[in-house]
Amino acid sequence: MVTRRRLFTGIAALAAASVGKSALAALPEIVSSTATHTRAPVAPPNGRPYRPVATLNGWTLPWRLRDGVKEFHLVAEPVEREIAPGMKAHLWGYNGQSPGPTIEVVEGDRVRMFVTNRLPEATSIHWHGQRLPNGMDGVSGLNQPSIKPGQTFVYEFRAQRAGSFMYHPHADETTQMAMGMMGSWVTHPADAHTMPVDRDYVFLLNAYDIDPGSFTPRVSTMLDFNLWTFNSRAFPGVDPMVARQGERVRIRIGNLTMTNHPMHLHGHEFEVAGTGGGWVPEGARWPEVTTDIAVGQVRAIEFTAAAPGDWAFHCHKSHHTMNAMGHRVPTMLGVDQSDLERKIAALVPNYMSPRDMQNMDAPMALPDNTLPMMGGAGPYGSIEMGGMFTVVKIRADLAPGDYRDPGWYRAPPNTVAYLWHGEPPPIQVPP
Ligand SMILES: [Cu+2]
Repeated sequence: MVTRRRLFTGIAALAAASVGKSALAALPEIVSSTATHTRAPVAPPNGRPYRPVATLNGWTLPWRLRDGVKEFHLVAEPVEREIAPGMKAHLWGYNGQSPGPTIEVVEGDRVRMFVTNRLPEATSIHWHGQRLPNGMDGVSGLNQPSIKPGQTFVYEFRAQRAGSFMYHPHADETTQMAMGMMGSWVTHPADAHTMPVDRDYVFLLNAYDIDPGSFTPRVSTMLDFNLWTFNSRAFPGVDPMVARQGERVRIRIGNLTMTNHPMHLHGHEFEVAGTGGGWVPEGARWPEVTTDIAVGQVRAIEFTAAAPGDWAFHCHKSHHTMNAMGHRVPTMLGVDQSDLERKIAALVPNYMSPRDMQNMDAPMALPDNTLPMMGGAGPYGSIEMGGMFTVVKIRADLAPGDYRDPGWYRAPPNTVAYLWHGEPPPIQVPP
């Protein structure tokens, strides 16, 4: 990877030299990060004011303001992403990370995006959902020539509509999206008082197919992915989303996997306040606890953080809250295997039956670089979840603007489900 990075840096330098020093000097500096934690929202240092978002397990890309234009520099490049402690993936992303950093601008801003390609193949960026000149839409071959390795392209347009957007390549898409190339884009309303919320979270749904013990996703997988992630992190690697009791919370979720995800929040009802196409008029919203997000869609849900606690927030497809599971395991529920176990044990030395594994004191050792199918240590035992799962932590005593993990919820006495002791009553036949 180091060699490849050097090689393409070299090509980039050559390419830059060929277009002259003035162009090289004009490129905004490259800001890069490999950290995996959720960075607290950053107030804009210049330009018009807005209420910044918090990117789940990610960050917002700084810009350079030049003659009233916000200039960003995205670098498409190979990256290493920790999916969760115990597993790393070799992905492609932007500015050190997959997904790339979030872009935040204000409705009406003029934006100039410099996109440098440090990948071993051509790419482009499509600004998903934006109103823009046709030649800036980023479909390689259709709207522009593709960005060859080492080249830098410039996209310019005005952010015309407030809302939640995404960016991703429109060149060798199956490979480049399967490798993690995507990012979020938030255009804030021109009037910062429009639809105010106290916490505004954003993340993308993405998926990978990475064999246990390996690092690079299979890029020809169409549907049978084995890692379901929020911003390229799988539970228990996903940070909690925190809120103070009574605060208004928005969560913007974009789907760049190859299937739909019914996203479900516990203990609260929410409204879909926005889609990829803009804000939903108030009279057209209805209460929900689950909303399905199709491929290529964005949903911005809003709710009042009414009840303190640790509330699950997850995709409701149960196999999407699991990590790297075997797909061809037969169902053995209700099957008496004792005779079979004896016969196999006689043939296979050190054979362990599923029952033996369940009764083991310590969890079985995993192959290198993979995650338990389900896990996550909770205050009452294993949470038995993986993949597209996290926790919304609502606390009465959380300071406004504090995004740190407050730890596990301490339930007041007599408010936790409890074990019943005694003899079961006799079974009666209903009349
Ligand atoms: Cu799902």
